[in-house]
Amino acid sequence: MTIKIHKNYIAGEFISSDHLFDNINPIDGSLISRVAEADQAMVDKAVLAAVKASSGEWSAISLSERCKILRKIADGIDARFDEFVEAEIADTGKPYKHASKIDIPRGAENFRFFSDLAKTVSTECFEMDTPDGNGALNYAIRKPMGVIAVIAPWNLPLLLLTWKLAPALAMGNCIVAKPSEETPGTATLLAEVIHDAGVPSGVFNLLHGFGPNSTGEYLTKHEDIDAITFTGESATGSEIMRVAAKDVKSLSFELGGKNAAIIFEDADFEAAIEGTMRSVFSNCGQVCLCTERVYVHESLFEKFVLELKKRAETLIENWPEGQSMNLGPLISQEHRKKVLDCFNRAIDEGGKLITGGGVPKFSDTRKAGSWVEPTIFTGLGEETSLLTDEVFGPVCHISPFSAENEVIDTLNSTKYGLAAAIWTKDLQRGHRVSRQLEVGVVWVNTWFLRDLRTPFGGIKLSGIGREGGLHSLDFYSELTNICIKL
Ligand code: NAD
Ligand code: 6OD
Repeated sequence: MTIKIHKNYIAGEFISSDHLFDNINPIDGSLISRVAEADQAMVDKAVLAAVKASSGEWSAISLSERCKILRKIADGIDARFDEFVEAEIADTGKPYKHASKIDIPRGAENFRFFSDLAKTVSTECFEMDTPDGNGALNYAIRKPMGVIAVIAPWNLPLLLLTWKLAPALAMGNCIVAKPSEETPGTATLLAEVIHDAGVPSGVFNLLHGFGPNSTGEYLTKHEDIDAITFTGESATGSEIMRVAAKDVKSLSFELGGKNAAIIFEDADFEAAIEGTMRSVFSNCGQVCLCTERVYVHESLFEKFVLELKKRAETLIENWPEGQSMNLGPLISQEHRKKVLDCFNRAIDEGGKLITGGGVPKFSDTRKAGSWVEPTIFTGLGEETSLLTDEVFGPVCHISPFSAENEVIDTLNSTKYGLAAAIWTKDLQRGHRVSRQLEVGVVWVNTWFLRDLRTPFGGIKLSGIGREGGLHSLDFYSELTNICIKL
């Protein structure tokens, strides 16, 4: 059987490289494909192609033409929907339902949404008085920033790549993008779709490779990159920020989280359980918004822990193609080791293991995959590592609380600030508590319900800036004010 090679896409051509690395299926450890790592020379070539294209046709063609092309890209994803789903599942092992209902449709929707938004967005205009009485008129225009490096993670590969690409392209920028080394599949398919949609050569370039001492580092260090938009770990963000400081590049960062859910005594119990199951275990806990800290009012604590345990134990770690699987593997053996170390540390620190904590037993080739059991702990103090550090796996710790102000303080006492979920039937409380939480996104009686127009991002170690709707268009364009004396 011939093994597929994922190539780089530079200046309109698909190019391999001297160094190929393996792309491993986390379901069973099998080899899916080989990936062409882009070296320094290829990074230079891609950036040069983008620089040339940015002074050429892309920013010069009309906005409505650009938006038509974005919609063509969305249609191109739809036309190859099954291939995209298959590639996303192969790279991540996630359930068919997740890839076909969330990852791929959102990947296409990001292009349609930003195409529509870019066509309707206005800029500011201010009339001002002047001493001669004639006044002046100020108006702002949006210009492209130039060449943008887009660096994406592996957890929602197509969704998070296109979430950045679509607004950046809509605003007339040229792109050099790097998907995660773990998930090259849908990014390569996207390059084919972009090519076929008629995007001029050099406007979009795709490079495969790793981070440090590899493609990611060469790209973020490149002096002809004007802005970096990055989603990934907080520590990586910090390193990219250090490297980007020299040229004072613009940065947009979506980073890690240690998100909490609060279940108040007046919550709809079934809705809170169902929502917490989703927020803890979706995508095997590998969504930046996933809940890892659950605070339950003391009057419900025992009942909640028992019910969550019961439901967690019914999760099905099957092969992804069927409808039955609802919990996939972790992305890699390396990540599994990190997650299992977190479980073991929690036990060493005195945590009470309610369920899981280990590796599921399989009698087929899944034995070689990166699986862990859905896991719940109780009994740990706020200073322990399971309560302070992001795990990014299918695990939560449940703590009881008695008073609203106490749980708000506890929830805020973390170095992260991405998302929170509150479960209560009292909407006054919903409003009151939400505004006191030090996070970028609060959900009340739901989780991961997304309106793409809303600001999305985190505070503290969880990120810099906001994406979504106008916030994305603002980041991906340079506003220039023009002041005309009348
Ligand atoms: P990661 O930081 O390891 O890697 C992300 C990307 O950065 C990859 O493409 C990687 O190759 C690249 N990279 C790594 N080091 C680099 C360097 N020094 N220079 C340039 N590029 C480099 O993150 P991950 O493991 O892929 O993703 C999981 C993390 O992402 C979790 O912490 C999760 O919370 C976070 N995340 C955050 C959001 C959000 O919206 N806030 C969304 C998804 C994931
Ligand atoms: O829904 C989105 O737009 C988004 N950026 C989700 C991020 C999820 C993190 O894993």
